[in-house]
Amino acid sequence: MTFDETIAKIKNLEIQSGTNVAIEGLKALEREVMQSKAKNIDELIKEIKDKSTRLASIRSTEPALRNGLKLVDASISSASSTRDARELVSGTVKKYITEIEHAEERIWEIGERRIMDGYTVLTHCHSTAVVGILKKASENGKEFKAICTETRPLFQGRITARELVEAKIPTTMIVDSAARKIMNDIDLFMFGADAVTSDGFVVNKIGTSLIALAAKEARTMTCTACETFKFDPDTLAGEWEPIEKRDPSEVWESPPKGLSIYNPAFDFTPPELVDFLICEEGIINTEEASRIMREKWGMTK
Ligand code: RUB
Repeated sequence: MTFDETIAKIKNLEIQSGTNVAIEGLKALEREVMQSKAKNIDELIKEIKDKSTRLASIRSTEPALRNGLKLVDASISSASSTRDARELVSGTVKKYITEIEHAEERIWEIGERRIMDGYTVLTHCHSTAVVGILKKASENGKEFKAICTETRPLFQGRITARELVEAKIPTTMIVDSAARKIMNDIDLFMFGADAVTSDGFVVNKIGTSLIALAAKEARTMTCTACETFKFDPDTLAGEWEPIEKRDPSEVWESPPKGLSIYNPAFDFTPPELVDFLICEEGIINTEEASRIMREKWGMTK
């Protein structure tokens, strides 16, 4: 796959979810650097920076990718030749991806302990962390049911539903707006995250906060699952987490003339609506993200 093909697939969501976007984006950068025809170190570094800027801008709400790109940028500062730079980029990308993969496996192990026999678990959108937890729980013999929302406008809930059905987990799909209607039957609302801010807000697929609100009202337990690579150090430095605005045509292909359509991809769920966060370091409160963020990343701005 060429760099431009990866960019296109991330843009049109053939590659979707924070973790997949980070992994595939960084692999594309590494391939590009390894095949680069740059004649000297300055040329190569400029290429890496330009490509990184392009990658970071495709989906603005993805700190797992941005954090990886920052590590790549820091690694090449000590490069004195093109060969050096290539090795540093490749080593950094491989290490980061391996760490993400280990973190995910740990999250699946920790998270599955929170799935009890007889539970009905509601999820929204498609998260590799959530699907991994549910599959692990099922492999470990837990008997539970899953409910997935469709996740309008792009129906990522269908990806989740397909993966859960393939894993032989009894699964039901609902339209997004049915979440409140069924909330009294839900034991746990579990969702992934694209970003966690320094003040403990969880950024995930549009609609998550509305479902979390319905869960709070029904006293249904709510949690998120994500790697600490999604904690955004820019928010520690005062930046607002950017929210990606998607094309209006995703909502309505041929709307009547004069109608404006607003199509944000994500929303913020406040810490008071999230009972716990499952990350590779264990079960924490979302507000503890700030401490881990500081230890892991420092302030990067
Ligand atoms: C995906 C989404 C997922 C998070 C977490 O949105 O909101 O819940 O990215 O996923 P989109 P993961 O389809 O717009 O990318 O746990 O796989 O990182």
